[in-house]
Amino acid sequence: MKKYTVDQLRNLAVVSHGGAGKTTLAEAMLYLSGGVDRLGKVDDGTSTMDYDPDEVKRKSSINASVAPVEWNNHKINFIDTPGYSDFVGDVVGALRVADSVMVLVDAVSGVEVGTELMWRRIEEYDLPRMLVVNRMDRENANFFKAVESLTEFFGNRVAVAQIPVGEGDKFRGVIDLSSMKAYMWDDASGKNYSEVEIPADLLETAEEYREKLVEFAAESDEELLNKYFEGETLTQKDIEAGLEKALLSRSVYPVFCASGLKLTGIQPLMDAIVSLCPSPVSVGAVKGTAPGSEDVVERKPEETEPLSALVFKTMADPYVGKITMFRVYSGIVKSDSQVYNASRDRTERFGQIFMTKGKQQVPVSEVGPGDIAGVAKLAETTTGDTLADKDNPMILPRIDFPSSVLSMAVRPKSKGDEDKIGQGLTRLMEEDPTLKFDKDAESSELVVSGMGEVHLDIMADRLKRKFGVEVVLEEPKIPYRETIKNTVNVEGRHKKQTGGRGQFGHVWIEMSPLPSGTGFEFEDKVFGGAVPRQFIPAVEKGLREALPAGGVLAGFPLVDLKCSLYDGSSHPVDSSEMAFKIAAQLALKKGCTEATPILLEPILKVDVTVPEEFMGDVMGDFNKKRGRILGMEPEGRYQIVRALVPMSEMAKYSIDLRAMTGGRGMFTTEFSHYEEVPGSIATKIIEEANKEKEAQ
Ligand SMILES: Nc1nc2c(ncn2[C@@H]2O[C@H](COP(=O)(O)OP(=O)(O)OP(=O)(O)O)[C@@H](O)[C@H]2O)c(=O)[nH]1
Ligand SMILES: [Mg+2]
Repeated sequence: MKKYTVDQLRNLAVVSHGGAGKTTLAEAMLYLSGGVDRLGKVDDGTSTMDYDPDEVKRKSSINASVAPVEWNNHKINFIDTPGYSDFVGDVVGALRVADSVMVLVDAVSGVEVGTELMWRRIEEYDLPRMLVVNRMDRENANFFKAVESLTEFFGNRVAVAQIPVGEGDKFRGVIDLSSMKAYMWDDASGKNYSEVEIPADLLETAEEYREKLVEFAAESDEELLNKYFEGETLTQKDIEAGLEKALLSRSVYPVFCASGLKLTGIQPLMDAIVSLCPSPVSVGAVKGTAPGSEDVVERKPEETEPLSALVFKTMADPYVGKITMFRVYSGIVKSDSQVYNASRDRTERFGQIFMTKGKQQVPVSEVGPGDIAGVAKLAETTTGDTLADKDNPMILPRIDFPSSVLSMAVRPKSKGDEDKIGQGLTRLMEEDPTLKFDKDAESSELVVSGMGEVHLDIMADRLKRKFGVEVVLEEPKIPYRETIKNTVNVEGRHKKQTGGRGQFGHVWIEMSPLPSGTGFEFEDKVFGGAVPRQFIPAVEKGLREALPAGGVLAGFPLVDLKCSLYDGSSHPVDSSEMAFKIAAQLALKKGCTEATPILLEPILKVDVTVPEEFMGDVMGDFNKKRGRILGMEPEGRYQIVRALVPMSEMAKYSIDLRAMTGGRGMFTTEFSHYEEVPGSIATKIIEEANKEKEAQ
């Protein structure tokens, strides 16, 4: 691969609602720019970009992958991302390292749920953006209707930059409004196209939209604006220069049109990316911090600056090992060298560095500022880490991955595979920061959390394919607790006479409830040595050891209670630590029974963001789920509903919310506190828990 200067690079993340044709467009660009000899297709599994077996099987992208498109002496790093919302982690990684973003919408559907969700992520990164109405060849394709929906959702910065010649099966070309030329394709190869005059019937429309586009271009630059007001005609160069500025300042979102599948409109689209999207030079210096401090460090996108690079994606392969993808912001990384990971304060051995084209690895000797590359088999580096110059280290902001929305317990199909699951999941987590797993200390279940059902299903597929272990996914157990409601005084007496030396321990304990979240407290209130000093620690120990399974209702952990030891008696020979431990535990059990034991359940704090029209449904649903609405708050076109809801009601919320809002909602949860379970529900939970215990 040719070496490009920094200003010749374009890092473009491509996002859309699932299936709008991102991968097909990447294939078209690779093919038409000469990057591949054969056109890859998603539908027949020959895609260069969707090469992962899970992607081939689903005919849809799961991973972000980079296609280097070499065009007009520039290199576009086309970062193809998955559209399905369960794989949003890779979108976030791609947006983090991109300098601009291209949003695709389907020419029939216009803006869809996924487009809206992606847009919100793009806004978080505030990236310059261009829009493409794709799949223009489809029956009922309607460019201007799609533009209308783009304007409705994304406002009046949306400006038409091209208009199509024909729609549906008559889609033959595009009119470029800065050059006022039409480009027409007349053979299926997509390679040959001709520049012609604008067809007469489209001239008026073209002029009308050009006027608006020129205004956007002019407004970005004082000189242009003067020229424009003095009535001078802006040249194509003027307009492109103006639009480039307007794009960078986020004051315009130009709209293009294409058909990736029919290879129509692709070359002008690549031209537009090169001429309008910012290079790393236009984006300028990045900011980070010096390790271990808050001091801001800046790095310009230049080779002579100290190295700074961010790892945005890790792929784990059981055979090849780990592949680390990174974007360089400043300085140079060389193959076969030592590279410092500033986030971990570790030096890594870099072997051969390569650029990727789907699964194909193109070796390079070095990679410079602004470019994206990969390296295999790093020992400790993970996604989000900063690679830097050891003598001038800096740490770039990490990638803010969304928190998980669905948790499931994983169980092996065949007994004895527990260890394999743990190892497999650890590897899968390395490549997927939105996947978490934990062994629940209480239930000893392995609980995995992710971005949705499909995400976790694919995790299960991968465990099988990559690590040879078959698993079953189930709803995880809810970590209930037990406590008491009243204060009681109880006696615990342990006496045993078996031949030789006997056992004797005897205590009086006052048990009282503590405020929620306090845990356990022990107090020694013994006067006059009724319980000899040396046995008091044993009493406390006995109580503490009994707490984890100490509840009398269903054996859930006991919390929020205080035990005050205030009396008892001992035997000069038979008393022992063990005897007092047992006596204390007897008292605890008795006390729990007498002090009105209750069941506690975890309550989550839930924040749901939905378009306004779904607010009523979301709140009604929370009422059914025994939730308490804390408040509402508008956020742009959305409303945030905050509520407290029992965890047991939220197990499948990602699915419920998707059904309620057609996928247009997002939510986060966070543990809040424990609360008493209402009577009839508690009875049921206790019955089930006891049944399960008996079965074991
Ligand atoms: N008619 C038509 N179909 C297209 C076009 N582009 C893609 N498709 C089809 O639409 C489907 C999805 O295309 P992909 O390229 O996989 O779309 P994607 O945006 O990468 O999808 P995800 O990765 O799942 O988000 C496939 O069946 C493609 O053949 C197009 O320009 N016209
Ligand atoms: Mg795709």
